[in-house]
Amino acid sequence: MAGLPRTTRPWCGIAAAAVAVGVTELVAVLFGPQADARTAVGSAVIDETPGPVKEWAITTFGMADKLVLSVLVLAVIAVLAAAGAALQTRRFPVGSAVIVAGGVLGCAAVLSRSGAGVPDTIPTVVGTACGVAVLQFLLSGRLTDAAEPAPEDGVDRGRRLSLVTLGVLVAGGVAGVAGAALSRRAASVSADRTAFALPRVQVPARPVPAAVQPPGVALPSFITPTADFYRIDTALSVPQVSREEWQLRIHGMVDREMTYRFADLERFEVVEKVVTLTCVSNPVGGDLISNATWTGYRVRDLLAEAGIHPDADMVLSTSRDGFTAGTPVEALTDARDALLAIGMNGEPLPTEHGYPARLVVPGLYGYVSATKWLVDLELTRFDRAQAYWTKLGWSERGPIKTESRIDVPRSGGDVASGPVTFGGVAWAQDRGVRAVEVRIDPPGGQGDWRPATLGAGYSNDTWRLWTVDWEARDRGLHTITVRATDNTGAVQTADRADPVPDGATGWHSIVFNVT
Ligand SMILES: Nc1nc2c(c(=O)[nH]1)N[C@H]1C(S)=C(S)[C@@H](COP(=O)(O)O)O[C@H]1N2
Ligand SMILES: [Mo]
Repeated sequence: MAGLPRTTRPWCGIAAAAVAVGVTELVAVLFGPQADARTAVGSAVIDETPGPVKEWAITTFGMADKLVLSVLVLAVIAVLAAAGAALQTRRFPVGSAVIVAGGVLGCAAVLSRSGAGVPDTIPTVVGTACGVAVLQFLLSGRLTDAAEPAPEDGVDRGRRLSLVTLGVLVAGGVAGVAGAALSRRAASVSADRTAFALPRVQVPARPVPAAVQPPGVALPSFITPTADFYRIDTALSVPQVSREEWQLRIHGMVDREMTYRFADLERFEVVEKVVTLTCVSNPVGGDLISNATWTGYRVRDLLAEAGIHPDADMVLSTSRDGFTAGTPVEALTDARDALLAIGMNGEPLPTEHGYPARLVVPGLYGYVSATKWLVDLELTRFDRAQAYWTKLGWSERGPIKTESRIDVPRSGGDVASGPVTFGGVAWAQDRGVRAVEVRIDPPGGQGDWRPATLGAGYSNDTWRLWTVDWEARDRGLHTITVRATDNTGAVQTADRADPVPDGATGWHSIVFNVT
């Protein structure tokens, strides 16, 4: 093995690791999603990542955060396997040890997931064994041994090893991709979702008047198309919960514990509401905010059957994948009509937005209210229970702050001189937006605040679009700043605050160039 080319050894390690992961993925198809070591490891990494790093990942990578994580995990595996193989000797099989260590970690991650048992580690054990066998074979020198007769065609032996290694690497990769795809297909609830027809709405939302959308400027659509709706969650693979399987347990400080099956929901009134969701991690000017029409049942009606104890002040909601949110009882029972939503923009909830049922609570950031793949509501108290993000240092209460954003012009964009219309959105869910003001500073100067024109207000639970007409004259860099006033008369604060612990504040300001 000492005779192997230096540059080939790391690749032998990477190829062996690819086989280990690939075989694990492929065998896991026979066991189900709980046996998928890749998802288990990724989820464990997410769970063990310190809160500030998670926050940084969300604000830096936004909705690509999970892709970045997967690439990172694969890169770490590749680097360790390469280093181990490079260091491997007959006496110290470092490369094999690295693969075995990875396998042990994989098994531990699988066992740490809810609903997984010891048999679910079998794919990882089999994959690890294959990885070690492949590594031992590639590094054994059998492919380069001088004792073996040289091939007639004269292909040199180092090259033969490289080709075999490449072949093994590709085979491992193909097995992994095929395994992941097959697993996904086997668990998918997309057929269940397609077969679901939303119940007839009994309390429809007020129709959305055309005047909510200011004409003549390319602003976000008042109702966000479902495909464009922001998505944030800690789920590395989207939980697949069928209607048949779904149950909602209500327990804790209640008179009667209740468990609703999906079909039991039919006895409640079907309500439709337009509600703008916002993520606490949305930076000033960010796009983690969207607006949709939700169909569902009043959470209040479901809770009433259980009977809430008067000293309960929090509902701890739990998702199928273990995420939790702590919501004030009041926000789930008052006139804002918090929903157990089953539909989004007239269709069953998309899987990634919580199929078959999630919470939608006007006025609160998603992290304290909008639990997707909801399976459990526990009536408790803020001084007794802590939810997912609160444990990581976020505030236990998360009312949405009054904020506004400039969508047109784009930061750094060019604006031709002459008349132009700028615009954006403003929000203060649960209070509503009363006014928006804009200031445009010319090069080297400061402009005056002037009122923006508001699109028609729909409700206090939804964002409001705004525009301002302007005459571009002086060439050069201008700064545009926006601030909103909510229906309590409070003006959006200029004080800059980070998203942690309870939502960003400050005025959104961008620079554009008049040409
Ligand atoms: N199960 C689960 N539900 C969750 C989360 C999560 O991580 N897991 N994230 C919450 C957060 S932080 C937000 S902002 C909203 C986002 O909902 P959306 O993805 O439908 O836009 O979902 C909430 N519900
Ligand atoms: Mo969020």
